[in-house]
Amino acid sequence: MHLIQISIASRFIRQRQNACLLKILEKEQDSSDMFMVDGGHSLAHLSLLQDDAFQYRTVSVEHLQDMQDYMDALRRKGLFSTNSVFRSYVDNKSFKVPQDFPDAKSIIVVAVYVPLASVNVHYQNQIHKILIPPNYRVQDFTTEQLRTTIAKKVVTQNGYRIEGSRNRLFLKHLAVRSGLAEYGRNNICYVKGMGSMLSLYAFFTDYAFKEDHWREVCMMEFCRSCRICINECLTHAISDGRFVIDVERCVSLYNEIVGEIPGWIPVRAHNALIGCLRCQLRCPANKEVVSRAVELGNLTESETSSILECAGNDDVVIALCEKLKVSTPEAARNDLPVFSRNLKMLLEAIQGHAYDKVRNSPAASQSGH
Ligand code: B12
Ligand code: SF4
Ligand code: SF4
Repeated sequence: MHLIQISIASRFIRQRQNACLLKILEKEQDSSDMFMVDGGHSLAHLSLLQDDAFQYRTVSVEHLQDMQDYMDALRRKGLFSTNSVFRSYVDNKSFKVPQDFPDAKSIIVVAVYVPLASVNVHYQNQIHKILIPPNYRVQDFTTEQLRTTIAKKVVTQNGYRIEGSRNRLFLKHLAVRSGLAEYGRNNICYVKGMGSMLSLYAFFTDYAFKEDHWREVCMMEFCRSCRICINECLTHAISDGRFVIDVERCVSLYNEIVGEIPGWIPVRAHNALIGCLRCQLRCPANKEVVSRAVELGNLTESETSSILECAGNDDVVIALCEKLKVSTPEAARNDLPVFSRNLKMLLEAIQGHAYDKVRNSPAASQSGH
């Protein structure tokens, strides 16, 4: 039961950005992920993504079997962890044409640039700059906008279906095989001009593109003489011995969902409000995008305290939704325990003592907490 709850919550948090956007879609088209280019829909009212915000490649569905074979081989070699949370993310994925779209001819894989963000957390008269990785933020575009952009700028012809992959594909593998991205040694994808600060999406279409992008799996040139991410990962998820990371040692597996963080993870390994950035921050291939990080503003003492105390009041909703953009108004109160637990661990990592000790200390009572 506990595990089911974890897996539901984790899937929810991981796909939060899509989930909230899909709600809008559900209202509009009864959750059917199908879309006809100009097929009865007026696209004029839907705005498009800027050209520099996204990059894409197209791949023929003929390569699906090759990709599936690659994944099957990794499984056979025992490189797919048996961890149940990890399995809840990957066991629903396979490279095949969707049953309800047998005429699909191509896959469009898209990388959308999402800048790294930080927030100034005011806590006990000090200000701490806390990082929020790209993937956990609610995007400022809708799935519909992304799909409209693809219809207008990629497919460009009327009358073709474009259907989201419904999170059923291994997106990094697809992005690398399509030539859109390259793997870093940290197993994260890098796209030119975006570093690793991006979100991946995929769509099936019955349009057959003239160009078919396809190549072998490859690693960035940067990585050949670099080991920085191996040294930066304090929990040793990345190693020289094997390329596929040891997901059971990855901090993100634990801190993006509800539940207790395993005691073997050192406090100093916590470095972001959610997820983990250690293998990306000092990566030479990210130098430029890290310098472009955006500041989301300040969390006031009162908002910080509401998050820490897990008080589901208006402060929390404003902080999580409007300031940090890590939740939606409907989800904020449910997401709160994850952010509350993580913020406590981060403050412990920064200040060197546990949050509960601070709260119960005489100094804390003087400061009104
Ligand atoms: C399961 C999952 C997780 C799990 C497991 C991570 C993992 N590496 O498998 C957990 C919760 C730990 C996790 C963490 C993170 N995730 Co995640 N995750 C996923 C998910 C659902 C599937 C990933 C997957 O395919 N795993 C299976 C493994 C086997 O595949 P792989 O990691 O691509 O590994 C390949 C290489 O090892 C390669 N390989 C094997 N041998 C060799 C040898 C050589 C030389 C080479 C070059 C390659 C190679 O084979 C594998 C297949 O190609 C995707 C969403 C999706 N639908 O795909 C998001 C996704 C991959 N996650 C994402 C992100 C951002 C993260 C985090 C950075 C979040 C964070 N900041 O904390 C971390 C990064 C951890 C890391 N170092 O990988 C993004 C990636 C964006 C990007 N720039 O690449 C995705 C695509 C979500 C999205 N829609 O954007 N994630
Ligand atoms: S830190 Fe170095 S080895 Fe790791 S992904 Fe970046 S360039 Fe590659
Ligand atoms: S996300 Fe963190 S824990 Fe996971 S591999 Fe990277 S540095 Fe290691």
